[in-house]
Amino acid sequence: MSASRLARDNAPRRVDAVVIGAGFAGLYAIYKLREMGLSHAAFEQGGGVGGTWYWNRYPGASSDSESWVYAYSFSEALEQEWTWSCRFPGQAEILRYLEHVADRFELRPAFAFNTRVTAATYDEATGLWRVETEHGEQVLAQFLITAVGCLSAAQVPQIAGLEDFKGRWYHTGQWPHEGVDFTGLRVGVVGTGSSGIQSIPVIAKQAAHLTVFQRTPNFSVPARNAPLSPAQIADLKANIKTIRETCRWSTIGQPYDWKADEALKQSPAALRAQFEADWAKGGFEWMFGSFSDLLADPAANALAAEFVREKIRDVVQDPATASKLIPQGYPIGTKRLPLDADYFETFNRPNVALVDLRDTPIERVVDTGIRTSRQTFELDAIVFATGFDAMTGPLNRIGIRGRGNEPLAAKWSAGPQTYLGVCTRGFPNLFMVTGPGSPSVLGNMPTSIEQHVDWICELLTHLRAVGATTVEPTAEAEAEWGAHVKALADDTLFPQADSWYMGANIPGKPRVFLPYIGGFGTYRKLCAEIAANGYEGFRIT
Ligand code: NA7
Repeated sequence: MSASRLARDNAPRRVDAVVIGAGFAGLYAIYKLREMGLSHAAFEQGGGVGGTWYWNRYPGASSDSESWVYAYSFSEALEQEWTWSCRFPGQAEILRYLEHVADRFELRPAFAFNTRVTAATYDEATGLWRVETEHGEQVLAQFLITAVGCLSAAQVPQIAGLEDFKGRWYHTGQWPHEGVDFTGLRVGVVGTGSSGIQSIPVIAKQAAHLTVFQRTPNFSVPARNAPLSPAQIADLKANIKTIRETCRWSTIGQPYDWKADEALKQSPAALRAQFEADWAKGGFEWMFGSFSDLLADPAANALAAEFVREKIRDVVQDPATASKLIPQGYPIGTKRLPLDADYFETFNRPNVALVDLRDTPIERVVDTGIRTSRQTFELDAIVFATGFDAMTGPLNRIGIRGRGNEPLAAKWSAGPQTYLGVCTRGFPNLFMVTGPGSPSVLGNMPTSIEQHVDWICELLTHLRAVGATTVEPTAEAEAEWGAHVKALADDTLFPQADSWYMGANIPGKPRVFLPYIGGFGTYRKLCAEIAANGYEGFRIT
């Protein structure tokens, strides 16, 4: 149906469920709802499926989870017929995969694309959600399922003078679909999180000159991406069920887990041998499949941090540049650890310069570039790799209002309050896939998404079975969950870093650790127990 037709014909449509978002989560939600025979409407603000992989088309954008686990596991046929080209697939390949899934399971027709949801209001009299779109369509639904991603609200910093800039500027999370040719240009990249660390080596190879504006030096671990051989592919396909089952019960949704050993109990030689062996493998395993005390004990963490600092010093030829790149002042792994392909090596290139914003902060953007407290850098293009208003940002922006017309953003003004990261009191029948307070971003997203969608759909089935219409967490359950999420985080080193996990990257955002850090497997078990006990902590009416 065309947008203009929707606007004309705006009598509310009535469905069982509305889904917002057509990424990994939204596609699977539609698949499940259809399987359950629930009528649905679905909206996606982008022009196609893909979510994260629709928007993040910046050079070097890639998954940091291995391809064979960064995928759905709900269909054995899909697992067998789809073949990944390499260990860490790039954005284009993942988008192709999601497009394939959308076509193979005929999910596209469910979605209205290029359609932003502008409001979702719960009507207490009818018990229905009224969902409104930018085109004026209104839908009434019993259930509202948000599948809006955790890192989808792009954050462009408020830097004075940006409107004066005569060149072009970009945010990595809103990259032009036609691509950007930096050939012959003087480019500035602001930000050295995962997006900066993935894009900087690629942009450096194309641009005439690249200036990297770094606020906080980052640890990074080599990805060691490589094509998959036919033998590896055959082996992975033969064992995929076991691999995915291991992911489901692991700490971070990956096919490995912490080693039982503690770093502090190792001899220096044994410690180095293990670190080197894991470093040679590449990927997250170096940190998250390693010694069990790395993220809990500051002394153990310091050993890991020093190992990476040494690696940086070994690679970066200019000692002054190396010293600016060496992370200090926060534990390794407590800001989301990037994986890279020759990130530190890139600073040995003659066309790459590093600006340390702690020494010389950005004062403003001027028509010809970026002015710091020391000098003006002449630039033709600026790339903001400055991240996202994580987890709460995408939800707060929708315009969700619950009982008593209370805005979700108001309820969460001091930080998100949820039960299991899925539901929030005062917003009956609202289900957030990978919401704040869920494990989500602390590991492999598809593993998390499938668990959430399955669990939500089982709850919907339960409601139908018992003849109930409404589900909502109790005040006690929500408060307890919030306290539990905080207590678990406080037992780790995570709260020490100014990370997006803590909301610290967004000026004015409450400092709250957003995800649940108890582990995917533990969370899955807990959710199953809660369901088995008649959905403990929920009021079902
Ligand atoms: P991140 O990880 O939030 O990184 C953003 C980077 O931008 C980080 O280095 C920030 O420095 C920097 N930043 C943010 N605002 C500014 C301003 N105003 N001035 C200078 N520098 C700034 O976002 P990414 O997109 O890289 O990654 C997000 C997630 O996507 C990633 O973790 C994966 O899960 C996938 P800071 O460290 O805050 O000092």
